[in-house]
This record gives sequence, structure tokens and C-alpha cells, in this order.
Amino acid sequence: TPTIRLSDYRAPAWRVERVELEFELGIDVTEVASRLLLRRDRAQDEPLRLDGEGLELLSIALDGQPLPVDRYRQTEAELEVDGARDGSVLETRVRLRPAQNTALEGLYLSGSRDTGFLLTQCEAEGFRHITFFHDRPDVLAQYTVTLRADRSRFPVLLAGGNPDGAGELADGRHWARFVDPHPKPSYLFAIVAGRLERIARDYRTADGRAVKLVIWSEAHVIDRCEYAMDALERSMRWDEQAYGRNYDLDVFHVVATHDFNMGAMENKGLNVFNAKYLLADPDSTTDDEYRAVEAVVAHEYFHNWSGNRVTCRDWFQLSLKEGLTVFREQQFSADMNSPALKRIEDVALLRRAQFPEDAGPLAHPVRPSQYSEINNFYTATVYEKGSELVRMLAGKLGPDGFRRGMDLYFAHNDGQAATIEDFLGALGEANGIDLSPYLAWYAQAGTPRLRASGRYDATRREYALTLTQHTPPTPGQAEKRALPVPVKLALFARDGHMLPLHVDGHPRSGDTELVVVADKAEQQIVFREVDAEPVPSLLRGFSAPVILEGMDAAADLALLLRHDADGFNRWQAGQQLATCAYETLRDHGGGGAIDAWCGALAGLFAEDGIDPALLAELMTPPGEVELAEREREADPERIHATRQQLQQRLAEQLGGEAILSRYQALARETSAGLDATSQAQRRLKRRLLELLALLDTPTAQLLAAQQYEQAPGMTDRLAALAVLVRSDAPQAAGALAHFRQRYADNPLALDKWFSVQTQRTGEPALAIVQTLERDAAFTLKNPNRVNSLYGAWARNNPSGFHRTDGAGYRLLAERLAELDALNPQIAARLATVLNGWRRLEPVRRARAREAIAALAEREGLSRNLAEIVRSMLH
Ligand code: HT7
Ligand code: ZN
Repeated sequence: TPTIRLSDYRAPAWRVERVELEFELGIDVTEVASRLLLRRDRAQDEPLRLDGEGLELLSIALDGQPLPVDRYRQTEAELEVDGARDGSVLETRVRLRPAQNTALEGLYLSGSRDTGFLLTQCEAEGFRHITFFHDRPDVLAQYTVTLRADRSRFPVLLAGGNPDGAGELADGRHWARFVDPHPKPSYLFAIVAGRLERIARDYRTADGRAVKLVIWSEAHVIDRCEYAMDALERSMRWDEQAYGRNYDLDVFHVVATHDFNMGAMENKGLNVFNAKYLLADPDSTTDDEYRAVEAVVAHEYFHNWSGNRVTCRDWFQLSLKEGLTVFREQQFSADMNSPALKRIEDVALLRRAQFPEDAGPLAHPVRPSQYSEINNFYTATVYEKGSELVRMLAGKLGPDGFRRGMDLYFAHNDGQAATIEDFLGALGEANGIDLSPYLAWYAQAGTPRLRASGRYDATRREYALTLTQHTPPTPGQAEKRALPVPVKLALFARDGHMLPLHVDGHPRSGDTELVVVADKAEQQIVFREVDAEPVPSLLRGFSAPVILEGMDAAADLALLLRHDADGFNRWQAGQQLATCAYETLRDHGGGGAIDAWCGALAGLFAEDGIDPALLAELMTPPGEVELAEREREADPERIHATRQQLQQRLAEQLGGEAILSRYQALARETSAGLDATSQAQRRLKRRLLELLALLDTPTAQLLAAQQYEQAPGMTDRLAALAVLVRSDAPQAAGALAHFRQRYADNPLALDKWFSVQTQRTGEPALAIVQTLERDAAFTLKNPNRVNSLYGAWARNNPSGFHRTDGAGYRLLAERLAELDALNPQIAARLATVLNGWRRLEPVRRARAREAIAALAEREGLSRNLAEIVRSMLH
């Protein structure tokens, strides 16, 4: 398979100025007529070549004349046409078979033949499965789309853009037309057709446009769309206020589907959502999922500017829209909820998902330099690390400077396909700063290690902080350079107050917090007028996506955990301390760090006034995946057991009585509402129940069973069920049977029924997974279901998946091969769970390698899965 390289980029030799599409829609057969107005770049002398895959060509004409067969050539992936000129019009007609499309890319059927609906997914390269086109993001065209279909089977017809007429046809058919005035790349094209219900709201933009907001879903879930509608309105208002960005069409449609490869898609004027990120009601949606709905609705909406109005020149620039949009969503969610908790969740996600990617065989820069299959590059690196890079830039410019830069970026690039250089250029130009040193962050893979050490000189009253940085090699990038690392820092006195900072040459002497940019392999900062040895608090707010090493004296971290006024930094210190405690327990069975961690938390637990949600996070040590990252020869079972022991020590320190009475008080006080206080209380309640289960299992199981029965909503219900399952409670089977029956008709809730059972740790997990895959409700055809079973097991339950006998790897590899034949994108993404195989202890490593190698050797793997498994073996 060919490798696509950034360095090979050429501007398109041909462009499409206008496109008119006409769909004759049917579930088995759909016909697509296309009319392209072509423009030729006079500087290039290339034949007209259009992308097109799996298209049955019915007719073709150039400038009104049917083309004889010797004037065009169709291969598996392209159509080459002779004789086209600047201004030519190419007309084609093709046949598609939507019901046979299991890859969920291009035009496909969601749901059953009888009641389902048709929809499209074009990003990244799905449009070529619909018609012949220059299916690349730097070809922007104006779209006019006409849909025709049987009215009773397809009463609702939607496409992106503004409505431009509709009417009846003979034989019970009808039509609808849409015109999108904004030129767009093909990946933002979308249509939807079928039986759908709607909720609608009128919205007026800050600049005065009346917009109809409409959310569509299958009829029986339409009452679960209100929360998403509220979130959409909040997002629109926020983008007006925070970035001065207004919506730019008369309608904004959002559609929910259960059959989707990703979270959602920002098609212009017609967003499509995985139902998981759109539908919400207290009975079946957890608090975390409510926040995810709000975040994804916002993310897709924000793309209307960061992605749609300004799009990417090529797919190497993917983070230009994704990193930026994740960052914008993070700002929005921080404004709508608790900023500290949002930052904690985002950094935890980065460490859990992106750091391992950056440390493994699939490591790639935020802007990759080559790929074989672009769908494999919708990664945590492009999204989450990409967002961290935008955050660093925003931090450097400050809020006003960043806003100035963003205004200039949008003004310069509106209606165009841009690059990362355009982005940094605009931010820099608006502020008179050269940001080009930050480009290296986009080109270099791997997580930098920042090592800090301090030395106090009492006679000179100076504290010298030395920072060294080093990035380990990644595949294809042996040599690494030093990057500009903004380190936000403060110094604490032993009594817990922040010291005024005096650094030579630093402008704001006396501030208690400052940012030092570490951009050399080694550098030193000297703080003057320091009266006693201070405790440094580094990388505050997680000011750069690096791994901080050194500075792990237990007493210092315990001090920060107790005293830092900033919730995020408190958590950060707590995580470092918990890691030290974990390692002491692992290596020596006990030691000071454990007492320091447990003691500091016991102190906080007894205090009034701390946010219960923050307390719950503080009382949670880093997860098993993160702990495994620190080891060369990870034994997931041992990691699980040690982490459990550490939590048990914490539970002992807090005391069973205290945990129980706090739990009971929360159970009495907590309302069923979605307000921040109730959510926070539920979060702490869950944590306490988990801790109690390590101390007094029967009591915790009894409480969990009670909580399950009395739960007013899904958050409490699922938390209780998880405790029952994980502790192998006698009450678990009954609760699971009840849950199964209660939610038999709710696929999203049923997904939770599958995934919660995969969380039984250790030996029993495999048999549970094998039973679940024989369940009547299980299918490889639905991505959410696949992820709720294999994804949850392999990703979130290391001790249950990584067996010494390798049976977990073999089962997964077998299913990956089956899945690949149906849906290569989902197979490839699921395969990345094996990314860390090289860092397992030798026995598991050998078993994992065998399974991956056997999979790699199979005939007929998709390009998607082949690229992932082969890269993992290299
Ligand atoms: N921009 C969207 C990406 C996406 C996607 C990519 C590949 C295959 C299917 C897909 N569905 C959606 C999602 C987003 O970041 O907003
Ligand atoms: Zn996105």
C-alpha cells in the first residue's frame, strides 16, 4: 500500500467550483447523478483524475456529450477523463448499495431495513464512495443537493446548507433541495433520509441571524434530545462571547444514529452524532455521560469555524482543526462546569491515552509526516496533545493576545484550507511574536521528560532550580531536539503559603507565580531573597505536555496536596505522591510515602469545605494503565493487586466507620438533580463505596445492592452495579438480570450492561467476555457494542485481559480479523489496545507478539488494520 507523505504535497491541478448532486434514494439501490463545474490550474498539465471507490458507473458525459469508453478509464480508486478543459462540466451517474455498506463510510443504512434511515459519513475520504470527486480537503466547492425518495419510507430528507425548495413527485415520491452558500471540502458533505422525529428551537445570533435549530432522532427517543439542545444553545452563545464567532446558515440540523464509527461529525449545517453523545435522560445517562454530551455537542458546533470556515489544506494538518477544537471545547466545558475538575479529567485522559501512544510503536507527531491510511490518525496525539499545544500558545499570548491572534487567523483564512504554519503565523503576527520555535512540537513525536532538581543556599538566600529535558527516541525519529517547555511555577514556604518570586531579568518581580520557558537541554533559574528552603510547585495547571521527573520528596508533595489553593495542582501533587506510595509498596511493602499520602488525604477527608468531587479525585491513585507506563516489564496482575493494596491502606487510614457514615450522610443528602453539588456528591459516594469494598466487603455489597435498588438515576445505579460485579457479590447476578430486562430496548444502556461485566478483574474476565459475545444482543456490526465488550475489557481491565496464557490476545486477534471484514476503521482502532505489548513482562510479551504476528500474516487485511498491526511489530 502506498505511503502518503507531507513533503509530496502539491496544490490541486484541477478544482471543482460548483457541484450539483441528485440522489434517487433507496435502501438497496441509490443512484447519484453529479454535475461538476471544473477549473484547471493553468500552471499544471495533469489529466483530470477523480477519486471514486466502489462506484458502479452508469453514465458519463463531458460538456453535454456522452463519453465513449476510450475517453475515460476507471480503476479501483480513480476515474481518469480525457479532453476536459478549464470550465468543463462533467456529468456522471453511479449506483450505490447502502444496505450492504457495513464499513459505515459513504452512504449507509442505520438500523433495520424496515425502520432504519440512510445517512452519510465522509470524513476523511468517504465522499469518494458516493460520487467521483477530488476528495481532498483543499478542493472547496459550492454544493446544491437534490434528494428524491418514496415519501412514506423517507418522509424526512436532509442535506447540509439552506433549504431551497421541496415538493411532491409522481408515485408517492417527493423531493427536497438544499443550497450551501459556503464553499466546503467534500468531507463536510452530508445527507440524511428516513423516518425521524424532531425537536426545534429558534435561535438568534449575536449578529442578528434567525436560525432554526433542529435535532432529529428515531421517534421513541426524541424526548431524550432536550439536554443536547440546551447544550447546543450554550455552545453557540459561548462561541459568540469567547471568540466573536456567529453561526452562518439559516438552519442547523443535528441527527442521532446508533451506527457510527466515531463520536460525532461536524458536517456543514448537518451534524451527525453517535447517539451515545446526543441522547440523555437521568434514567439511562450517567453524570459523566451528560458532561460528555455537552462537550461533544460543543466540539462539533465549534468546528463550524475551526474546521469548516477555515479547513485543513491536507490531512497532515488534521490537528489544525482537531487540536484547536478540542482546546475550544475544553475552555467551554471549564466555563460551564468546574475548571479544576475539567483540567484534571483532561490531563488524566492525556496520560491514559496519549502518553502510551507517544511511548509505543504507533508514536507519531501531532502533525505526522506520512501515513498509509488517514483514518488511523484520528488519535489522542492529534486531538489531545494537539489541544495541549494550542493551550501552550494561548498561555504564552495571554487571553487578550490569544483572542487577537484567533481573530486574525479567522480573518486571514476564512473560506480557505490552511496549515499549522498559517495558524502559528496569525497568532504570532497579531502579537508581534515569532512563534515558529513551537512548530517543533508539531513535528517531534514522544513525550519530553523534564527533570527538575533544586538546591538551596542559605548564606546567599538563593534557591537554584535546574531543569533538564530529554525526549526518548520514537520509531523513525532517533534524534530529538530540545523544545520550548513553558513551566508555570510557584514556591511554597513550609507553612503552606506562596512566596513572592524574585528572578533576575524577570519583569514581574514579587509575583507568586511565573512561567519559565525551558528550551535548552539544561538550564537553571535562580530565585533570590528566599529565607528558607522552599517547596517548588512545578508545571502548574499542566502548563506543558511533559513528564515531570524528580522533585518527589514525600513531605513536599504532601504539603502541596494539603495546601495548594489550586485544585488541579493539589491533584497533581496527590498523583505524584500516590505514585511514590505505590512504588514504595511494590518495592518494599511499606514506607513513608504511603503514610504521607494516606495521612494527607485523611486530613482533607476530615476537613469541611472541600468540593466532594475534587476529594473523590484526590482519593483516586493513578490508574493501572498509567502505572504500567512507568515499568519496563509490566505485570498487569501485580499492578492491579498493588494498587488495590494501596487503596486498602487509604481505606484503613480513613477508617471503616468514617467512610460508612460519610457515605450514609451523602446518601441522605444527595438529590437526584444534575446540579454540580449533586453530581459531586454522587462522585464521592461512589469512591467511598469502592473504598469500603476493600475494607468490609459484605457491608459494601449490601450497601451497593441497596443503592442499586433505590437509585434515582443511572449514575448511582451503574456505580452500585460496578461494585457488585467487581467484588463478585452474591447480589451481582440478580442486579445484572434486572438491568438487562429493564433496558432491553435501550442500546446505550445495554452497552453499559456489557461493559460493566468485562470489569471483573483477573482470571474470570475471559469466560465472561466469551459468554457475553454469545448473547443475543451482541453483534460485531455495531461499533458501540463492539467497544462496550472488547474495548472495555482490553482497555479498562488490564488484569482481566493480559493473561499469562495469552488467551485474551488470541481471542481479540480472532475477532479483529472478523471485524476487519465488516468495518476496517473499527477493527484498526480496537487493535491499538495492543500498542503497549513490548512493555509487558516476558511471558505475556511473547504471547502478545505471537497473536499480533499471526494476525499480521492473514490474507486480505484492510489497509487500516494492516497498517496498525504491522507498525506494532516494527
Ligand atoms: N471530525 C470528526 C472525525 C470523524 C471521523 C473520522 C474518521 C472516520 C469517521 C469519522 N467520524 C467523525 C469528529 C470530530 O473530531 O469532530
Ligand atoms: Zn473534531
